[in-house]
Amino acid sequence: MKALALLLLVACAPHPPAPPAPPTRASRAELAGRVQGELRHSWQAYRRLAWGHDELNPLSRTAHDWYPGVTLLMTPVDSLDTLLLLGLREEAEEARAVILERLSFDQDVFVKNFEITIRLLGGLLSAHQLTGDARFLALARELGRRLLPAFDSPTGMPYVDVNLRTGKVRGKKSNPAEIGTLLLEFGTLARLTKEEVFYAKAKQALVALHARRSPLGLPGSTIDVETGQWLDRKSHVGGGIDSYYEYLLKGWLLFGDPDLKKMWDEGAAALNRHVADEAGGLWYGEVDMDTGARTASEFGALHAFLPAVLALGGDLERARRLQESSYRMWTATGIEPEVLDYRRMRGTSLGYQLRPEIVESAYYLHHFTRDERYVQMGQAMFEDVVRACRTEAGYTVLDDVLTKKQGDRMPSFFLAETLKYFYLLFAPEPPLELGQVVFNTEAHPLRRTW
Ligand code: DMJ
Repeated sequence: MKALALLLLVACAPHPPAPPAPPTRASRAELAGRVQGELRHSWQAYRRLAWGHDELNPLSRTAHDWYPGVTLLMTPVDSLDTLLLLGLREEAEEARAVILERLSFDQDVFVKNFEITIRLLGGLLSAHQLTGDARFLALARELGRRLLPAFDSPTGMPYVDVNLRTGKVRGKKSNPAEIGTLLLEFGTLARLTKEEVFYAKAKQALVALHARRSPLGLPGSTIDVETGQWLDRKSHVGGGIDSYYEYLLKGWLLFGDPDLKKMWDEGAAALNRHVADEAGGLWYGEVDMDTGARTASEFGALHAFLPAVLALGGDLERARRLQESSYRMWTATGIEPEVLDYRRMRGTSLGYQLRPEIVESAYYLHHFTRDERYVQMGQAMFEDVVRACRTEAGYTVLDDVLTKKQGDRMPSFFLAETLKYFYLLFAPEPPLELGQVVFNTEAHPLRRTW
């Protein structure tokens, strides 16, 4: 009797869903087609309910502008290259037209230098390179000039905010990601306009930051851009630090600047030595930048960019192992949480912001290994996102990945990045190859045309 009960218990116990069947060329094409459909669904919802504003709130069906009373057309600028690459011609034409007709940077508003650079400057530059339309480059140049005063600090590391009209700056407490994630965009602008100042300022910021790493070779997480003093000595690869590493490597690949290669080699070595953590798999946690002592075992949706960068840097072994950990994080809560305590395998910050990083890493790994496992991973994640985040009006974030309670926001990077990387991962004949471009941290492809 006892044995029968046990048998029944085992038979009825929930078990993980069977992995999808190995992808064929036809099933990949079908998946890619579905991503196109979801992009159209998201764009049309934005157009219907938030047209001309920065972003859509899908549940309340309202519009959201980052800065009250001002629109910088965040969703159209961030989405345009995805619409072009996925072949949504009509929608791309709508985005193109609204940007060229309405986008104005002559606004008396303090904006975040980092966010505006990666989304708008990056978006305008890739729009220019994909369409050949000089008006996008003119907009990028105007924006670049309005952002330049941000770099006028005693250390050359930029202030957090800059006023687009007056050039006034504020926010001296910054972090490695906001200081070190500017060179791909400013550097491309410099090469295309032949105005070297853009490259020089962004590189100087990166060099000044890198020079302040600890004797172990690690950055902290908060720094005063006026004094150059660290205000927080925690080192990790999550939000606030992440893309500083990414731009060391990608800066080298895009511009061939040997200083950047050296900085990347130093940065990656320190990371692998001190931040990597073997805990039932490979993770990258948090340590004190001076002693290397472990301060937390947290990894999350933002950290999941690292397999892509490791793979791009040629370290496929660590990239593969870390991607397995990221995917464990995703399946542990049935969609990744913002932050996971990987020693306890428990989410400590339970939202899902429609982030792309884990999909981006699957795409890079598939590109470099041709292992169909990454397409299967992508498919499982795509189905989860469609199931949990799709609404009648586009896609929305989750407040809680365990209950799947929906929040009310469709960030522009969902169209710029998440859907783009899903498509590039699935498409049997992708519209561009990784070897031809360098993606900025917002997935805007930049091409070395100079
Ligand atoms: C994007 O704006 C960029 O990818 C950035 O580097 C990190 N955060 C979001 C996506 O999660």
